[in-house]
Amino acid sequence: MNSPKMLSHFIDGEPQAPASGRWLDDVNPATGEVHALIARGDAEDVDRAAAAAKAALRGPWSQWTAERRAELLEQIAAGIEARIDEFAEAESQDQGKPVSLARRMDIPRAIQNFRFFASALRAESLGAHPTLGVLNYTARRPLGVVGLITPWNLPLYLLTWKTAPALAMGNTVVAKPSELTPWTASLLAEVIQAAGAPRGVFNLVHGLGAEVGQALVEHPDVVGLSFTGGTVTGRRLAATAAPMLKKLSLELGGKNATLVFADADFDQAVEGACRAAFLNQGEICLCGSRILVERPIYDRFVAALTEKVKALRVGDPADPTTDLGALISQEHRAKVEGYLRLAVEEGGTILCGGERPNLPAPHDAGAFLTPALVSGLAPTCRTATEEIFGPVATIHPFDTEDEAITLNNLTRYGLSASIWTEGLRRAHRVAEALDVGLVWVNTWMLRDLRVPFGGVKDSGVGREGGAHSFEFFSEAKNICVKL
Ligand code: NAD
Ligand code: 6OD
Repeated sequence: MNSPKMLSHFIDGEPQAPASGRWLDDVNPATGEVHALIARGDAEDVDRAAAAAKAALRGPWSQWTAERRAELLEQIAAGIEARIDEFAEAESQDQGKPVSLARRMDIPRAIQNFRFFASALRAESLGAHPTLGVLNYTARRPLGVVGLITPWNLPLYLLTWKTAPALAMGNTVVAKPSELTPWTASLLAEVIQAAGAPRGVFNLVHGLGAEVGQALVEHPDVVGLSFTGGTVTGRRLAATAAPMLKKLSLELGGKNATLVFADADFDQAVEGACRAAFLNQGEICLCGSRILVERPIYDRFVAALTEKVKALRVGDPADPTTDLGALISQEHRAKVEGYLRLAVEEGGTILCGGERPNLPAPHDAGAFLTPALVSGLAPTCRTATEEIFGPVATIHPFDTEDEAITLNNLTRYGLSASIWTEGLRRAHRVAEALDVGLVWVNTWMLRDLRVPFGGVKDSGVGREGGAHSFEFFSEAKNICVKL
């Protein structure tokens, strides 16, 4: 038997074993098999990583020009691209998603994150405010050591979304990926080192949130934290970091609506609603898990969407025809199934899905669930307003534009929404009225990396993307010169 892969920390330019000597299992959720062991980090490891990152801030890295950092980002992008199949396979085995999805979405986007921030860095210009006899100009400097804490649903996509701008701005990084999906973070550390980053510029500490994440948040040398994850965790993180006056970016949960008006292009809206609800097994913070449909087309829409959802193929993540792979874990599947039981208690009808598919070994031991569509629920009930983060969408009729807006705005979340209509004025009017950070019209999750990304209410604080990421990962300094 092969010995399991060991995913060590990566500190000060090299793999390092955990100080505790303890390791966690890395489970493939599609088979239940342990395919690697993960270093179980603790405060001592975080301290070593923060010390390496702090030392690197004073080393050769501080002398690197923006152009040289942009070149590094491009080298990293090329390094991931050269190993794209290995990255896609690792992401799928850790997360459960189809390899084909990782190959066409997660890993290309990780590459794009580095290429985009390399170009953005080259294009960056800072402000100057000249007046008679006086010149004010703005300079930037890195924040220092930054902590990046990321979730399990889009592991490399989100880690690189933070790493690229953090390095572009000249910071040094201590990253803490989810303990459920550590593998591609370890591959990334290898690529960053091979691309020529000085020792200590990028450090990785694996382990549990309560042990590594919390220690990173509390560490006095970590001056900024960019966190993506659940709202409860984000709130806890803020409670620790805010009194320490750390700079914080919080990208949190969502319960997003897909609003379909009667004048929408029907087929495109059905296709869009299905994709928004179930891509990545519904495990994307932007997923449209509450589908609001104007009453004149409601019955036809429900019938068409139900057929489409039933046609989605659930199974072996390595099969290129698979649409949905496994959920992240057995525990998460049990949570999602609990919501389906709640939906029935709350008076809902499960139109399709919500079942454990019969799959041959080794996938009979995986955390698979067929995608579920639920109708007949009050839009205010728990199933329709709490984040489930799995392949479950509820569908509700509405009668007026005002009602659709009210229904969208009644949850505690405010991340994103997608509006489907052929009415130009209505699209703008409704987009303006929704309490969310991101609105798509006649599309969903179409990303331009320059735009502000983030949510309102319980979906987070702050924006990342393009110049917003650069602002977060740097301090602006104004210099006033009397001429
Ligand atoms: P989570 O909050 O449980 O974990 C996120 C990360 O935080 C993990 O690395 C975890 O180990 C770490 N963590 C846990 N406890 C911690 C603590 N006390 N201190 C510091 N770090 C800690 O979230 P998850 O279950 O991994 O991911 C799912 C959640 O993430 C969903 O709510 C989803 O909506 C959200 N999410 C939001 C976005 C966004 O951009 N808004 C993107 C992806 C996921
Ligand atoms: O597309 C992005 O930049 C982004 N941050 C997506 C987050 C998805 C959440 O699951």
